[in-house]
Amino acid sequence: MNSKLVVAVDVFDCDFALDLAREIGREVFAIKVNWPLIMVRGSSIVSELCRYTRVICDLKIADIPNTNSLIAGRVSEEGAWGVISQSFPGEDSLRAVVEAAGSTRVFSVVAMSHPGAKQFIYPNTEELIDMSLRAGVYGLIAPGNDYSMLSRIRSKTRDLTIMTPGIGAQGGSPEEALKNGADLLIVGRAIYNAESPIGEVKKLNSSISAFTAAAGNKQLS
Ligand code: OMP
Repeated sequence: MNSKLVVAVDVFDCDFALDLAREIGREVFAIKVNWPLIMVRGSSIVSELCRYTRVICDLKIADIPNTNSLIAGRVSEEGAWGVISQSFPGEDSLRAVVEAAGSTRVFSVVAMSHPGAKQFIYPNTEELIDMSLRAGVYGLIAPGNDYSMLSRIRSKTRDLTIMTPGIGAQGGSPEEALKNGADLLIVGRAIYNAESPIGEVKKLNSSISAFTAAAGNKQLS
């Protein structure tokens, strides 16, 4: 399955999350798990979800190097395909995540999709990108609802995989995000709150493949 969808499952209900993963797992690129599920079930929710699809663990790691290593190491042991880390705590902190994550791919946040990101993160995005490149991350998180920022980030980072939130509930369009440099599209509420999440996934997959076939976007493994 060549889907570009990363489905954010921001809920507390583990049974709902596991049922959803069973239903949509083969049709999406990955499921993204955040604090709500981990607070309720612990890190084992990652390995439970791994039975159905790739799992990206979104803990937005943002601490000193030692603490970051502990967190990233645990996420990796649970079998996560990817992990999301903040970059603003500094290069040593981000490097610690990359080293401890092993084969789990690290995505660092260099701009965010909510309005408050313009206060502190946006003015520092260029430096956060440079720091992320030096730390050796696999990919970046960039806003899928701010196309000029997204294309600026893409132009600085030709080879990194860019994963974009902000699609659907936060106003971003999948096609515009792809056009401006996204490789993977994070969609949460628009899928897990839909009457038929699998129907929504199939609809998005087919409009995205029609668009990428025309545009020739790259495939990930
Ligand atoms: P929806 O707005 O419901 O589609 O969910 C978006 C998901 O992406 C949530 O899990 C957010 O935590 C996450 N996210 C953002 O919305 N904005 C960002 O800038 C970064 C992330 C993220 O790192 O995933």
